[in-house]
Amino acid sequence: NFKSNLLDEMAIKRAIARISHEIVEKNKGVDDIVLIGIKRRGMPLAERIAENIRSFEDTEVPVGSVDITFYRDDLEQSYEMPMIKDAAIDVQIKGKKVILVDDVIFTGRTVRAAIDAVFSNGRPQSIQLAVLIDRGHRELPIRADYVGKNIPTSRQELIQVELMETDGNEAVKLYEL
Ligand code: 3GP
Ligand code: 5GP
Ligand code: MG
Repeated sequence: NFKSNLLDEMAIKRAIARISHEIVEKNKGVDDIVLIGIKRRGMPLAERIAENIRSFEDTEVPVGSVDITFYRDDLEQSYEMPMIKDAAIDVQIKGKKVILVDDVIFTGRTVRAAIDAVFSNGRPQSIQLAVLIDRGHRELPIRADYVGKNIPTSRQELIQVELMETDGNEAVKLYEL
């Protein structure tokens, strides 16, 4: 059931622009930065950040992706554990400042799996995290370095992120299950 609109097209654009600037500021430039989008919707977000950095720093930042899927343990039917679906990351990781990019962070389990995938591709200098929405309810000691918008939610709520590349529309909406 639809509850409210959280971000419209312009608000999404501004949030991603701000995150892009924060990444450059915090890292004092973009040397050794690699963006890794967590599929599916983290990927277009990573590409947009790279596009912004290209336009204001005139530098090309490599963009890769990682595919994390949910795995339902046969013994524990109620519980879903994120797993690495494809550990191959198509960009160089060794010695890089890796920035993981996702649409929503919730329990932090997906990001934990993504960190594993990064390390299986080489030892990075550091790993940072950028998300469009932080909806709270972390179950691991993981936080985002760059946040588009913090949306305190209940567990019964669902945040729907629609991006042009994946959904043909730009919006972030709140639903009640
Ligand atoms: P996305 O990364 O392309 O957005 O987590 C796998 C997919 O399931 C995500 O795809 C996400 O959009 C969608 N999803 C929507 N609501 C939820 C939710 O409440 N929990 C989880 N784990 N995934 C959700
Ligand atoms: P976590 O592993 O942190 O619990 O969940 C993060 C992953 O699940 C993200 O990749 C995100 O796409 C998805 N996810 C979790 N909650 C939501 C939600 O409310 N809305 C959307 N769109 N995705 C969610
Ligand atoms: Mg996601």
